[in-house]
Amino acid sequence: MSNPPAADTGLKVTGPQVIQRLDYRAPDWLVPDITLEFALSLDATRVRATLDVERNAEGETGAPLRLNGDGIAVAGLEVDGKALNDWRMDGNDLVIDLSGDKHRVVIETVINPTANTQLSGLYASGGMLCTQCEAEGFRRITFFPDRPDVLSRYRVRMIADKAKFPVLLSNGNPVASGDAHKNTHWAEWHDPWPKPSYLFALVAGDLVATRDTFTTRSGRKVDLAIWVRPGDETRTDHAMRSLIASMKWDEDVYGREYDLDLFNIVAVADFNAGAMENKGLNIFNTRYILADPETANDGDYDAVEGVVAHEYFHNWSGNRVTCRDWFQLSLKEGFTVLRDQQFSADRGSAPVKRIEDVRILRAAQFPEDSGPLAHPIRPDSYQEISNFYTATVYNKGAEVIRMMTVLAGAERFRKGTDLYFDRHDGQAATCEDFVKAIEDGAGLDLTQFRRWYQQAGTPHVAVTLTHAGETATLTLRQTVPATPGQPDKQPMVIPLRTALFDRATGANRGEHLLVLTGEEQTFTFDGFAELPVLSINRGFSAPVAIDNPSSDADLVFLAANDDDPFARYEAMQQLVVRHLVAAVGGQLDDAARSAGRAAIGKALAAVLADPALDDLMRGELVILPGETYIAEQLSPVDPGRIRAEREALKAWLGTTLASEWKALHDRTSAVPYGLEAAARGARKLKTQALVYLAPADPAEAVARASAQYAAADNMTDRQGALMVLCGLDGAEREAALADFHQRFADNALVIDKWFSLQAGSLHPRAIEHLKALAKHPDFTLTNPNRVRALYMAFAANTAAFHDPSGEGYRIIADLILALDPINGNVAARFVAPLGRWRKIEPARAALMRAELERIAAHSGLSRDVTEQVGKSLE
Ligand code: 0A1
Ligand code: ZN
Repeated sequence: MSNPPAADTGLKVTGPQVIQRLDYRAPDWLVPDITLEFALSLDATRVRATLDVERNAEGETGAPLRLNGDGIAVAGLEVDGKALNDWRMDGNDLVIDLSGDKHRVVIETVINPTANTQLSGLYASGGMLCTQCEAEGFRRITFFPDRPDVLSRYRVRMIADKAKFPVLLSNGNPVASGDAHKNTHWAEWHDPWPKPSYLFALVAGDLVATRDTFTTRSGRKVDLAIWVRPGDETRTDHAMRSLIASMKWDEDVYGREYDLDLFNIVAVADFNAGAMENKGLNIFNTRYILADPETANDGDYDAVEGVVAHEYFHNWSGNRVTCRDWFQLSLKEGFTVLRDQQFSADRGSAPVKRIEDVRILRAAQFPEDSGPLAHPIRPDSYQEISNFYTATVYNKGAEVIRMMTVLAGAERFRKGTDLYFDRHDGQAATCEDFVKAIEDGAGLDLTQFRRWYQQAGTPHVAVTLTHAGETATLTLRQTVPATPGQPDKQPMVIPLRTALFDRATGANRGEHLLVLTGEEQTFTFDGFAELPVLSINRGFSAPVAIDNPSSDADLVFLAANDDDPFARYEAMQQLVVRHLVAAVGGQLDDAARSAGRAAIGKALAAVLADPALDDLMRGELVILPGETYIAEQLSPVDPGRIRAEREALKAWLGTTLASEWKALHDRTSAVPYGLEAAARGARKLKTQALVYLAPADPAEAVARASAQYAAADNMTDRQGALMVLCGLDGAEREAALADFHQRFADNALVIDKWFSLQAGSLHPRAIEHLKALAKHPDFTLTNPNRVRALYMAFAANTAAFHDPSGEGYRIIADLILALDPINGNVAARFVAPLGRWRKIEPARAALMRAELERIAAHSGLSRDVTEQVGKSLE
């Protein structure tokens, strides 16, 4: 190959490039086949890409071939077998004028995986090599039309040192392998299914596999392998069981079968996100694969199951039908989150799973929807697509599709998804294609419903219930708040599962699906001798905030008696939220405070005593609403007061119900370890009992937590006990922390917990602890799990992060500036906590804003951080 001319360095000073959804144009060139040859090494990997390109009839006539690159240079270029000098760089793009309609283009690049601290493209992790190509990482490996609507069949050849990289994996099926010169070996893989570049993957390393098989319902025997670092293979059983269960579930529930003879999963310790659905070769963050009772808590077990399922389900919702462009991300993510939620609900307790999903939505998505980064589930523009892997696109996206299931019912919804998969198999589709398929298949009119894809912001529904004669009248009024770029909103379609309870008998008089479509609507119900008790948005049928008029007494009734478990939980939450919002706002005199506490105490005592409740559900009902959810109901927010009032309530409940909490702790401590619901429920309550005792009777809590820690034969109990100890002072705290660190010194995932527990603790000196931990020899900015463990836990520790001195803000801003050159993707995730300044009381808000401005003043920020900081200051 000839020497290429020097590339245009592209030193133009331009503003941030904003990509608009409506600017979508079909690709000018397609690449039906690609062969990638890798000469792998940790610091200089040679890539030879052979692209069979052909003009797209739907593209622009005569357009040159434009291939995206990012941080790579052309080391050689041939077209149709001849070296080519006639090419140019346009910014990062390689542009080649081609005369015909079909050509073979060969491009060489050389990349340094070890220097790739962004963990996007091909990178090194603990001596192994792996890839992460979603969304735009493939262009860091070779030049390519790196967009999801260009689908290619991939052939991949790898050659590497046999001792360092004994295992060589890529997508699809292995074709051939063998030894080569000088201690090297090679392997060739072929993926028969055309796919976009973001689903390409390669792994090379010293890995061991746990294996199993799954036979699909049409009789295809699939070899399953989970690849991990030697020593970790004892902790893959749960992931394997989850994978097999997912494969069966997708056949049973969605009629979707696996389509290759092999399914590989690889776990890597350095990973920006949770996991990645690369065709036939899923790559996972170790934290979503490795689990055993000693090192993983019950939540970790659920997360492994959910993420394994999520990635597997993407094989149909994402891979067989992919996205046309990145604005359609929720097409695959919203739908796949819904599918993994449904799967987990079927595997365990459906009501508890629903409550957990709503809790996540309220803690992560509601604040996003009411802040400067709010966007519709199908955004209209972006600067950096990595910033749109959000709770809105994922979790609200899932809620939107869940509402379609509520409107259609399970059977008709399934007709819709069957039609969607039939119509769009092998295509790069849009959210509109999905909605249309559900409309046609399920027989729904979703015309107005489509606004859920267009409008950001959490709708609020104000409720009034009146009674006259024999008739109860329910009036619902919706408002959708203004969000950035969307000052005026249209009414949404809001399906609300609603029941009325007879006040005298306590009987549920039947559930109705009320579909609110106008700004205000009235519904009447006959046959009520007196005002009934209202249970609304049962099962959280719509992702909205309800302004509920029910009295405390009605909420106490529902918390004890509602036959919808979610509604029962919700009544309990409302009761507490209402009280804390009033307390934080200074609206409670002594009498009102006592009355509020008494109502909450009564409801909680009923939950603790109710023999009909299982412990898993009881565990949900006793958890107080989180600080961020309480903050959502207030403006402006004083985070210190929320912490103080919430802790004061906890202390009161801990004191008032002290003997109940102790009895509960005794009872649950006697239940032996097991993965079944009853034992899991007992573990959940065991730590909750300590959580209430801690502020009420610290000495008792320390004694019990120390005993729980010492007796623990599993991580749930051990971590729960340590969490409680971390918030309290004393020698027991230090001893348990030291023991924990020493016991798990060689397990990175458990050491992450050690960092998180301290950074997220209720201890008044949490900031001081954080500063010391940042200097701990185990801390590093290059491992995303470790960074998140320390700093995300801290940013979520509202009282510490919002310390009135502003030190918490400074710490996070310093982190963003230090991390950005290493990993802009992860750094950008830390902007959101600072970006909430508009909702915070003025003194702190000014300090938060000042930190954002300090970041913005830096030159050379990543596009990721630039976009988030810019939007947060607007
Ligand atoms: N599609 C993956 C998520 C994912 C997105 C970006 C990544 O790299 C920055 C990695 C994974 C999923 O939904 O599981
Ligand atoms: Zn996903």
